[in-house]
Amino acid sequence: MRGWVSLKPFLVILLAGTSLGLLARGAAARSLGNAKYVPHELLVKFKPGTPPYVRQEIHRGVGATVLQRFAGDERLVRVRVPRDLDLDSALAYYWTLADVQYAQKNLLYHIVETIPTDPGFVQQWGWKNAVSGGNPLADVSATFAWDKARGRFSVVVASIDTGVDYTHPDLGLNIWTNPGEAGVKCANGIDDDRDGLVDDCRGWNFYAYSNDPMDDNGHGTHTSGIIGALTGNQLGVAGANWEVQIMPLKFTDARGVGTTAGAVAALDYAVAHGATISNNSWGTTGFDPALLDAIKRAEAAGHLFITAAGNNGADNDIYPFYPCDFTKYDSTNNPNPPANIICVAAIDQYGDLARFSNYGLTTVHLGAPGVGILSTYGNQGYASLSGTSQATPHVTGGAALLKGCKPSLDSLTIKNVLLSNVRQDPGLMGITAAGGILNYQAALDDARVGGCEPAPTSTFPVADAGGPYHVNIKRPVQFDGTKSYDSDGQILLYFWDFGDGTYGVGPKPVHRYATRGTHTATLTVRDNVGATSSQSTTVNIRPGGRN
Ligand SMILES: [Ca+2]
Ligand SMILES: [Ca+2]
Ligand SMILES: [Ca+2]
Ligand SMILES: [Ca+2]
Repeated sequence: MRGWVSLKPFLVILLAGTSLGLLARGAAARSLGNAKYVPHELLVKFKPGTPPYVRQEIHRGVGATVLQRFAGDERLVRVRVPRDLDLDSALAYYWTLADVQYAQKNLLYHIVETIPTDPGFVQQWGWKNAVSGGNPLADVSATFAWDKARGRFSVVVASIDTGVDYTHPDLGLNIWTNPGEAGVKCANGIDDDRDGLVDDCRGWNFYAYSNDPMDDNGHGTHTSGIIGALTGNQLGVAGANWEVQIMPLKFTDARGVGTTAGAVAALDYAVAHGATISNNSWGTTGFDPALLDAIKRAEAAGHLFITAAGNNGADNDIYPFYPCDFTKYDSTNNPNPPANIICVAAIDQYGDLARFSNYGLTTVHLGAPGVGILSTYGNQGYASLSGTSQATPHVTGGAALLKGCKPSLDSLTIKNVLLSNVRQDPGLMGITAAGGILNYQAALDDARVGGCEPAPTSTFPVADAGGPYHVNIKRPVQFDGTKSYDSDGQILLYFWDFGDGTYGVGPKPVHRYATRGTHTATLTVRDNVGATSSQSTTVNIRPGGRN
């Protein structure tokens, strides 16, 4: 504190500078917000012509030492002030001196990062690995990617799986709708779009051969949530794409067992109905020519087929696992391997290949998070699961994110961008083709992407939930949302929150309440470009008795 005394030679200057200094100090304090800064450091800029000995004396006056000078500005210096001196007091000191143009704290800057509001996000290490002891290099850098791209409604991703819980409140509004079978056409018993399937309004069930692809296992809802759970909605989990259309194509039974026939029909359906990407978290050890042909048809249509390496802990180069191994040349069975496959291994939160994960230098392309992955699950729930099944939709989600950023990107470019932008990982080198871990941020920054295109705009639809409804508890409520409309397009999706913890879809759902009293039901409608709006209505459930 000796320094304060040595200021005497500058007393006149100090007085002259006081009023200006206080004014400016106030302004500086206001503009700082909650910015973080380097402790015990200031940047000081002197006025032109301040001689070196005066500068020296001023620094000495507060016990500061010069740490850095700047080639671009000889009047600016970075100084360290004594640890026992409050940084704001030191700042005030400099501001009071007429020879000082300004003084400021050495601020800390952060790369812009998007942290979603979903409560489960903190456990989702695949997006951002903040798990204690985890390796931050093992995540896909989703929070940095989301600053640039969050998906696009026009991107359709087929989920060829156990089905999808399309009534899930954290997924329902990102479920694909077949425009030719939407609204009342969904339940009229007519094949309105003449694709050979009656009322296929939200995909198809190729196992039961019905129009209901509801998930009776949970697996397909889990993989779909990784690709496109509703994000930033303060509910449940985050998905790679905040906005996307997931096409539910169920081809397995409730145990998760499907057939060649189901897989082929599902993939053909996906391609025919505009899905440019599919997630295929399944496989077997047998070579399957019919499925290979279907994948090649998909390739010819520009479709990207993303699949799992398998969970046997084996080398796929030696022990084939299909469809992953369709990437491998075989002069007899596969002389022209399709180029539209990406095969995915699983890594854990430490960045290591998961114990169970298959690998293969010539057959498996890259690693992605696949251990302890939290996502949506069946019965409108959530679950944490492990497997290459979970790693695969991280890549599928990344492909959709790129497609949503730049819709003109073709499948092979998307594949090449994803593979050439992996985070190189010694543990994956030599056992995967790309030798690293999926990285959304780097992929989006690739010159071949070249920045994202703006989203289309449209007039918001208008939701009309009908009601108020008054129903005897013994009877179901027949909701009616058909008065909803969209002035510049078409309403494709009706999603109902019945207000009792259950949900439904369609323009006129029927719901039975278990408890008496007044409930608030909310209808959300989504138009043909993904714009949504909601309206609530009351449902009064009267006590029982005669109808
Ligand atoms: Ca149809
Ligand atoms: Ca129909
Ligand atoms: Ca969510
Ligand atoms: Ca509209």
